This record gives sequence, C-alpha cells and structure tokens, in this order.
Amino acid sequence: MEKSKFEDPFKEARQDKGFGEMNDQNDPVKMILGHKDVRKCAHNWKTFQSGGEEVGRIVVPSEVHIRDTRQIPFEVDPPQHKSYRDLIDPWFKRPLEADYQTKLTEIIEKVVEDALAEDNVEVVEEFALKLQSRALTLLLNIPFEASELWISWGTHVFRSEDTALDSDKANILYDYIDAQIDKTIANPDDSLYALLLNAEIDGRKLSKEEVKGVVILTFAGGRDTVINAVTNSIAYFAEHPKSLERLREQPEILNTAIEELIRYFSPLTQMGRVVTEDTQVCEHAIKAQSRISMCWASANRDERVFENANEVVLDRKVNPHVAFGFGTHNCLGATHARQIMKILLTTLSKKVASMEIIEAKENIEGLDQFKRKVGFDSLQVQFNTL
Ligand code: EMZ
Repeated sequence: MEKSKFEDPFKEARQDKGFGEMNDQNDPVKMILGHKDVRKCAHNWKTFQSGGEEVGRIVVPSEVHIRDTRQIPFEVDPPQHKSYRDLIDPWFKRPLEADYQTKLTEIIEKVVEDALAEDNVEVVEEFALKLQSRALTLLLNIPFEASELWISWGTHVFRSEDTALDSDKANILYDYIDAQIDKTIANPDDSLYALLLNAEIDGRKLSKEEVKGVVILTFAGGRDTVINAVTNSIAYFAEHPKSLERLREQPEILNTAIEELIRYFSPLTQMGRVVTEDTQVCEHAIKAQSRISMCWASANRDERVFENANEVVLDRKVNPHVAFGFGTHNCLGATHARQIMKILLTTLSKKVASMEIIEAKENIEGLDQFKRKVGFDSLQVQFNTL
C-alpha cells in the first residue's frame, strides 16, 4: 500500500520559516509554503506579478530560454487580464454542456475498455496521455484524429526524458500551432483557433501572436497536470479497492472525492511571480525583481487548515485547496479537468472491479532542497472487469 502515497516534503520548512528556497537556473525562487501566505500572495497581483517583461519567468523551472510567446491570460496582469479572460471563459466552461460530456464519456469509456481488454497497461503513455490528448480535441473543438500526433509527442511538451527543458521539442509545438492558425485563417471552422481569430478585445482583433499565446497555454497547462491527476488516481484506486467500491455505492460523494484527490495530488507543485517592489513575506525581506512561488502542494498539506492533511479523506467536508491556484489566475482549464476526473471515476466504478499495480517508476521533482513525488514516469497496471 505504498505506491499511491504522496509525502509532503515541505512540512519542516513550512512550520519553521513558512518559506523555502530553491535555485532554478541561477534565478532563485523563494517558495511560499503556508496556505494563508500563498493565498495572500496570489491575491496581491500588484506586488507579485505574472506579466513581467521576461516571458516564461513565472514558471518554475523557468521557461525564459525556451519560449518568447506570452501565454495568455496566464502571463498578463489586471486590468488587461480581464479582457482576455472574459473573452475565453465561456469557451472553457463548455465541458458543463451535456453534448460535451457525452463525447468525453465516449472517449474515456474507450480508454478504460481498451485497458480492460489487455493483460496489463502502462498507464502514463497508454492510458493517461491518450485520454488527455483525445479530451483536448473537445476543448479545442477540432477533429478527434488530431490527437494521434499529440500522443506521439509524449507526456510533456517542453521536456524530454533526459532534459528538463527542451527547446527543440517546444519548437515542434510552436510550429504546429503556427500552422494550425494559418490553416484556420484559410479555412475558418468552429475551433478555438477560429473563435480567437475572429474575436475582438478592447475594440481590436487579436494578433496571431496572441492567439498562439492562448493556444500554447491550452496545450501546455493541462498536459502533465491532467496526466498526473489521472495516473495518480489509478494508483490510488488500485491500492484502495474499498474506496472504488464506495464510489460505486455512494456516487453522491463523487465531487467531494475529486476535490480531495486533486488536493492530495496537487498536480502542479507551484507557480511563480516576479516581485515588483521591496516587500516582506513571512517576516522575510524580499527584493524587487526577485522571484517568489506560491507552493500549492505545500499549502494543500497545511495542518492549520486541513485535518489529517496527509491522508486522502474522500468525503472531506471543508476543502479550501489551492490545487487550481487562487485568485485572478485560477485555473482556466479547471472545468475541463474536473469533468475528466468525474467521468473517469464514474467509468472506473461502473466497469472496473479492481486494479493491480505490477510495476511503478515514480516521478520525483527535484526542487533543490526538496524532493517531491508528483506522479509516475511509468505505471504498469492490470485492470480487472467488473
Ligand atoms: C505553463 C504552465 C501553466 C507552462 C497551469 O500551468 O504549465 C506548465 O506545464 C507549462 O510548462 O508553460 O503553461
């Protein structure tokens, strides 16, 4: 019963000082660890900026060397942020529509049925990556076949097996998106590309670069995060068959269970900000132009907020987790991600009797003094039919 355990590496630092420090490509980051401080910093967009000059600097590890395109609305601050967000929010709420959910159910049921038909499956590549890529065709509203190419790119669009950040790999995605934008200009359709190309904000059309910025975020932001959430859930239910049974018997706890799994896994460890003025966090001086990060993963294990923070409590009543961020920049893809989890868990509870982990290789994030398990590099699982 160990593979689905995700330890909290931040506890000591959170309790001692409230922050941690990590060097990232010689651009150090002060990691804010407590739940209250994380929310305070996320709220204070004037002092802790997303949209600074150096594109990619708020991501940890920093992406300044692998991209020039600003991700939108992720790397834009208020008040401009609102114009973009208002424009695309309704599109990213489409997963609430019945038709969308029917199509998503077809996609997820097929992945689960294929897994049941095999002796065993490598869940990261053969299950989660396929599921995520195929679901993304719905979010973009483009033909299902497009997912084949994305699946061939592997789990992370900016990283490869041996390099933390891989600019050659990133360029494949950028070139692809450029080509799709040009294709949509030539042949308008009902895709997210078309919506963005036709849209106006503040009385003007979006530039191609802005369209690209939204699409890159759509590809990158929900890729390894969703893959981890899906894979980790499989590991969890494989090792907790009673919990799977409970979902079958008590489907009314489904939404609560999803929030709890997302809190516990915290698929995105942290997100950075650039400090605009000399300030203080946790009684610690922070210099203008330096970086902080809000460590969602640590905040989500804060013992002052969550009772039995290191346990999965499927029916946890009060759960103010920050796994989807907090404040202005809360996750644009959260509706889609929650729907994926909901349909996945429903499908597992209906079709799968049990699952058995055959082999697991953990994916440990190296964050300088902290080492955090965020998911799996591979997870071989046998699925048994109900
Ligand atoms: C950025 C980020 C967004 C970044 C919600 O997070 O996700 C990361 O996986 C990407 O590398 O570019 O999109």
